[in-house]
Amino acid sequence: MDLFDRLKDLREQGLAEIKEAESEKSLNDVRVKLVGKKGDLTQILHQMKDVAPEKRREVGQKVNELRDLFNENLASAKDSLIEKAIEARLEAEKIDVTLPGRRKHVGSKHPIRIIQDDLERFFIGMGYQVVQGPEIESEHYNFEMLNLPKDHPARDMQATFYVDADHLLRSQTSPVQARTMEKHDFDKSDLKMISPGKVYRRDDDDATHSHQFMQMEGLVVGKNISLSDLKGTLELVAKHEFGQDRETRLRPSYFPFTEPSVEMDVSCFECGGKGCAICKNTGWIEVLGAGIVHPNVLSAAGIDPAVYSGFAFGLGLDRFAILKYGIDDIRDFYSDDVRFLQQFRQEED
Ligand code: FA5
Repeated sequence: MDLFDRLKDLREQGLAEIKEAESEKSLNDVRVKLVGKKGDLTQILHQMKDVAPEKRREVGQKVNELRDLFNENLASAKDSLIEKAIEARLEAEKIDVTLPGRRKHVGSKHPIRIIQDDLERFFIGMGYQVVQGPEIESEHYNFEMLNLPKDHPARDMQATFYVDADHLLRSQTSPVQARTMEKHDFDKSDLKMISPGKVYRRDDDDATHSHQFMQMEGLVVGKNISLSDLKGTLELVAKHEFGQDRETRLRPSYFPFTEPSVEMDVSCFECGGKGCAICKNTGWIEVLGAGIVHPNVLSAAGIDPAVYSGFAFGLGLDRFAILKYGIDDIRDFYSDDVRFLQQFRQEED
């Protein structure tokens, strides 16, 4: 067979092999076999020495033409194999765009958390530190350190849930006062702290009372801290949270750990002070208890009451939220109804 016939055969055979290749890998094998360094076309070139010199040019030309033809066909076969692979993948991973999408539920801040964050920022701005305390508290810190010895009748004001004989779910955030005072180095600085957190009481649930609620404790201890400092601070807090128009009042009260003691009321959001079911016809809603830290409490924490004095307050974050947002039942905060909670979405920062 002369070289021209061989080239003719190779043309047919090569084009058929290219066509038959079913994967990129087998196509590559065909490429190596036809146009590779040791492939069929190179073999033919090696046989040029047997060709009559006047025909060599023509053979060379034919070999080049055939190489170009193979290369073109290899390239287009490769393109169509890639395309087929993509199509097969698209078919296998088909997405039905007519199916309804899965909505992602993004939560929003709880209204009490919004108030807590806001008050934290407010107090941090006035130089307070934010401190945390345990929710399961010892009687020692929840009562004794706060001037409430065992069998003191005022313990009944805050009946709570006992975990064992000496431990209970804290009935107030005030134990964090005692814990922080004990540790503070008064030679370095005055103490200014707030402590937000959950508290528990055996109160009967109603529109303004819950057996679990949030308080934020505040404490300032230094030299020459007086009742007017407390009053000024509480007025700033009330104005910041409820605006200039809402009325506030301080009433004398009793807490074993402060003397004198006060409670602050804010005018009822519902009736504006006339009296209604929410404010139990008083026109006011109590939001916090406060007072000048009792000398016994300072002494118990190792602080000399002759040198240092302080004020403390414990505000109800739930009550703040009720008044701020005009919510008529505290139980809405704990019923996990997303329709209720979503109303506060725009309040987030
Ligand atoms: C106390 O708990 C004192 N520890 C506050 C205090 C701190 C006084 C520091 C002096 C110095 P009282 O029991 O009044 O006080 O509660 C404080 C606030 O918690 C109340 O004004 C009210 O806003 C809120 N609160 C009390 N009981 C409930 C309840 N059951 N549900 C919702 N909020 C309540």
